[in-house]
Amino acid sequence: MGLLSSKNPKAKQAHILLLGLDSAGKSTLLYKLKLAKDIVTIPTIGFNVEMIELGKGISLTVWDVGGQEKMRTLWGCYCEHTDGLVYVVDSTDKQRLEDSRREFEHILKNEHIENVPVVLLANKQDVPGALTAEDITRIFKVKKLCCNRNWCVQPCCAITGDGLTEGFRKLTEFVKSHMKTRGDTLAFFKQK
Ligand SMILES: Nc1nc2c(ncn2[C@@H]2O[C@H](COP(=O)(O)OP(=O)(O)O)[C@@H](O)[C@H]2O)c(=O)[nH]1
Ligand SMILES: [Mg+2]
Repeated sequence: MGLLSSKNPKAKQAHILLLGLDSAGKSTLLYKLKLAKDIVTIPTIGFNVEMIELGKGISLTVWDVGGQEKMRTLWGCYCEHTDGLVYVVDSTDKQRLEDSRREFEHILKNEHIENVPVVLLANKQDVPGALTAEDITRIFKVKKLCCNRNWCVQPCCAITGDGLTEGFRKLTEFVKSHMKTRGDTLAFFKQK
């Protein structure tokens, strides 16, 4: 676990929830982004939390919550105060794709993350035969499920790092705009 301190003390803090079934590649990608290194992961018991700064003026505190069946029941408990959701899919695990889709649909119903932007990472693109980002978009019915929020599906490989920065940059843009809209709405109601 890294130190939770931002290089820029004026940076806005955003809470990001990193979810997906166990073995989707969540911890690998988090440490690839954070340390620009390959690490050997062990199954996450509980959660990891890391701070990442990609865009100016905002730092992301990323909560990587274990994806084993028992942990999935607790995902909802991490949703409060979340500003963005990253959902990681193992694009090669066709056997558990429906489980992953179901969990995705379920978490989107959580009231605390209504309208919160979503980036789906179609991970393990280095493996031949992996489903594409377009396949995942269609199979996960993302257009329909995410019609009330900003979203994108980003192909990536957590081992090489390909696509990770792009995915998190899009997330950062979405989160900034979401935080601004939410701030404006709160200010509007305070005035009344
Ligand atoms: N080939 C390939 N393997 C990956 C990729 N991302 C993660 N893995 C492997 O998948 C396994 C599970 O990764 P991990 O990050 O622990 O998954 P988590 O349970 O979602 O945190 C590990 O053996 C990783 O090395 C990827 O993009 N490509
Ligand atoms: Mg993990």
